[in-house]
Amino acid sequence: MKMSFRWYGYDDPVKIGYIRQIPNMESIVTAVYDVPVGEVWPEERIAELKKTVEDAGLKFDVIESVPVHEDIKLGKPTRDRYIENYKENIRRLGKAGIKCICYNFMPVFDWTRTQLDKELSDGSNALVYYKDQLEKMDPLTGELALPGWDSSYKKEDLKNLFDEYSTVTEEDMFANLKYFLDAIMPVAIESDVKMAIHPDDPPYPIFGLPRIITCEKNLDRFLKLYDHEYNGLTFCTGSLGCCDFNDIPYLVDKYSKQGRIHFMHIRNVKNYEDGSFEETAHFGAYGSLDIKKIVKILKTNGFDGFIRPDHGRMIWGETGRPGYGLYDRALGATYINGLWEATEI
Ligand code: DNO
Repeated sequence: MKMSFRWYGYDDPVKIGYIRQIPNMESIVTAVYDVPVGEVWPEERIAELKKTVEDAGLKFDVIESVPVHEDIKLGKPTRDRYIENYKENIRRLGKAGIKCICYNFMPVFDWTRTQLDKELSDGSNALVYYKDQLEKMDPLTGELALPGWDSSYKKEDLKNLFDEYSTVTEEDMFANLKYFLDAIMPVAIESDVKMAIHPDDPPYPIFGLPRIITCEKNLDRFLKLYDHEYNGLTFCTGSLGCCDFNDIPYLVDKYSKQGRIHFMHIRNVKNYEDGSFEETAHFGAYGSLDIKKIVKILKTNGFDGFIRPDHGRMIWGETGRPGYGLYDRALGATYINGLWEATEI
């Protein structure tokens, strides 16, 4: 495995030099953040980012994310232009040494939580998703914002997008995803870039919008849409594991044996019966996921892709981007390193 850490670029309050000091840290996971979704990333911006990462003593080999334009997910006639741009981004990133691109196919919103600073009993702050809070949320007011979301939508754009998605079924989403994969995968293979789709988070339709990267049946279907090793998964334990229908150790075993996991996001969640969940420390016993079993399975199956500790709590007075502080994610990386090493004894 190759240990990695997400860094949000020059505006990130977490200093890249500090990331370098986490034991066994190899790669930075980042992106060009200020180019609008669907456009081509200028080569000089990619080169600049690569230089910054390498000057800090880290590798520039994973991108999260190259976002997919809504016209592609909606299957609109205008999608071809955006698909061409996407292909060009893959070529450029491959040339710069990128080996893995993480992306998602969630309509409109990326990951969703109902509160970003819930105080846990130990005084830390965590991201949570409470069903009763969710029921009161209305995305169409334009007031909702999460760090993972594209904040450029205006109220009116959102309303239009919701209208457009109102007739899009799960079958349509799969057809649109296949059209996209058929176009981009030959370029990814030629560029030696593994594509790693991120599951929907949470893994079921939300705000009436369809979601398809959710469960074993759909993951199998996704992998068959373009049946090639390079068409793979970002296996996010917290996204798939925040509900009772996904058995995470089983799925990690299945897809890592198939060689289709290119990127692991390891995070723990504590699930409640009503479907609510809280993000906890990575330490297994604090949440509902058996993290040590998951890491052991990866080790046993010879996993050699990238791993990053996903979302951390805010601890030790740190402030910053919710889920993406330095300290708790560094503890998570160290915990995963320990579990990995322990299986060698
Ligand atoms: C959440 C992240 C997601 C992820 C995208 C990938 O913290 O894991 O925002 O980056 O869904 O496209």
